[in-house]
Amino acid sequence: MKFVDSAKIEVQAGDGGNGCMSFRREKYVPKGGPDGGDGGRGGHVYLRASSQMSTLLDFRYRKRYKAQRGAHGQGAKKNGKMGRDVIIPVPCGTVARDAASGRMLADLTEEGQEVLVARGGRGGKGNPHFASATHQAPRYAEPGAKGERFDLDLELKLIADVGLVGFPNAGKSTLIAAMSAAKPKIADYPFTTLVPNLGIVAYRNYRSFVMADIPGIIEGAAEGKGLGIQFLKHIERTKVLAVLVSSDSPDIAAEYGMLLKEMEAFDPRLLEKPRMLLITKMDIAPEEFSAPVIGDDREVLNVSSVTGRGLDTLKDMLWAAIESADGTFIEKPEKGGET
Ligand SMILES: Nc1nc2c(ncn2[C@@H]2O[C@H](COP(=O)(O)OP(=O)(O)OP(=O)(O)O)[C@@H](O)[C@H]2O)c(=O)[nH]1
Ligand SMILES: [Mg+2]
Repeated sequence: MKFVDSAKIEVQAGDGGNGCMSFRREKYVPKGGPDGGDGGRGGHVYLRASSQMSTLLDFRYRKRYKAQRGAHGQGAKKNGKMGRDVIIPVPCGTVARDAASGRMLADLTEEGQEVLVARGGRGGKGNPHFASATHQAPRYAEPGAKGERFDLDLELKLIADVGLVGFPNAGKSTLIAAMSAAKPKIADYPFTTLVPNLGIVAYRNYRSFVMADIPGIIEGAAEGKGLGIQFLKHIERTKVLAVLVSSDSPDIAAEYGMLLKEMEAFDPRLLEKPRMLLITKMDIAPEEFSAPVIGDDREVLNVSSVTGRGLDTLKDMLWAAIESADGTFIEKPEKGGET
């Protein structure tokens, strides 16, 4: 199944029912007072984060969501029923924007979180509301208000704890395959990974964390070279970054520096995250290999996905970094307002 990380849908809230214009009719009472009921409110449209969903694929097949309109008011003070709401399940990590203005309407991070994205129209008032001492028989009732309608751009950002960043062929997919049950495609040519992979890494005592393997980035990716850097959005919310450079790189420190530069071009806040440098493919490194001087105070760890060297230490270090970074860089969801 292809990973779909964006979709466009149309949401239409229900219109409010019209208020009713009516007068009481009773035997022997020639001139009854106004008794028109109010219209019901139109149904709202909500988005709800659901851990049952992991992609936006469903929205390829269904694009329009419409809530019910409110019923009209009737005579004898009968108010119209409210329209039924529509609740659209989306995967956790979905951000919804109004396509026309680009304004963010919802940022759904936690299971069960609900945000109102299109408000149902208010029901119109019946004619009794317009009566006054001087105007006892109003021949007017209010029409219902229109429900809101939006085209929504949905975007799914994977939520992982650890993001792997590196040049193509650095061994990102091999590492996630060695540490989790994920089975990404691995090959000795660049840009093997075209869509992000998530892997769940089991840690001691039934704990686990999520690691994201994304396509490789190269120098100039910010200007569109290679596959570009748009994939970095998938690691915007990770708590920790692991930068991978192969032990056979001609200049490990320079490659590390280039990767940081591309990340900074995407979003400087990426550099504020805790990160470490992993020197990969240590099984093919020459015997006299010595760790490079990288010019920052980050941890450097030598690993091999083939022999397993360093992977237990890596798990310990990542876990410790996740624990102490908890909550960093997670944008607060916007409130949907009262209903
Ligand atoms: N000897 C050795 N080879 C490795 C190791 N890790 C990865 N490789 C090899 O390096 C090549 C690239 O590995 P991938 O895991 O596909 O690299 P990647 O970083 O995911 O590459 P892209 O998806 O293209 O960005 C493959 O031929 C792997 O078999 C390692 O620890 N030791
Ligand atoms: Mg890969």
